Amino acid sequence: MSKPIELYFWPTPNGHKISIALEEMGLAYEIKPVNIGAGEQFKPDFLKIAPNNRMPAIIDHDGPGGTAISVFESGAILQYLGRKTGLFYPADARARVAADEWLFWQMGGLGPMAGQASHFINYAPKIVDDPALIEYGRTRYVNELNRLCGVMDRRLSENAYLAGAEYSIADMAAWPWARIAHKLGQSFDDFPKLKAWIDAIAQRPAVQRALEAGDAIGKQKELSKEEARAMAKSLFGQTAASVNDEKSKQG
Ligand SMILES: N[C@@H](CCC(=O)N[C@@H](CS)C(=O)NCC(=O)O)C(=O)O
Repeated sequence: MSKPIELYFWPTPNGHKISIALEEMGLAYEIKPVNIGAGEQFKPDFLKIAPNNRMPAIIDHDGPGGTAISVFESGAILQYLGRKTGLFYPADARARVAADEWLFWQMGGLGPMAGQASHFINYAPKIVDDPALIEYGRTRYVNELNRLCGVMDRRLSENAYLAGAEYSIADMAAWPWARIAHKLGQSFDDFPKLKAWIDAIAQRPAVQRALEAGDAIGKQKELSKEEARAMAKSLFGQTAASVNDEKSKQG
């Protein structure tokens, strides 16, 4: 039997996309924590498989041709796992286009916009003392997330799932972000179909197992105000030099 898939993971929405997919597809996997608050995304061995210094990433020891393959970018990982198993990624050409459309919609829209809304709501206030400097960005991304929640709500008023009648990797990509929209300036009262879809997916045993596996990793000590500020500064002050500096420090 081949070794379990290695999942390079930290319990964030992007990480949860992949633990959900692995659980849903019944694939054996082993979580390799990448503590992004402690800078582990800069470790040379991690950068070899994830050159964008972001998790998630996977190593599948039973890749194409029976040899190992690594994959970074959650959308690419979801497509890879969908092709590997033939599950939750329809083979029919038209249905696959729909799954790809909503997967790319998530990757280019919902994820980045919700991520920026989270940045301006949760992290910028830890770094920037003057609220006036935060306001424009906060409003911009909260409004954009509001628009995207409206797009999902309309889609889900005509389809049970984002790609149509069947649950797919597109739902696995969008759900971890959508479920926290109420913490990012949105009210689920405005999006009843979206809320019903969030609740239905939350009931899936595989989704619950994935969240539990993530919780077990992420139980961290409470940070002091100063520690939280230092962590936010290191996470959000990155430039091209950040990776080069880390690489040269580590030889
Ligand atoms: N487009 C990437 C985004 C991944 C991403 O942003 N991961 C974040 C956590 S949610 C991360 O690893 N951050 C580390 C850092 O900012 O240095 C994907 O979907 O895989």
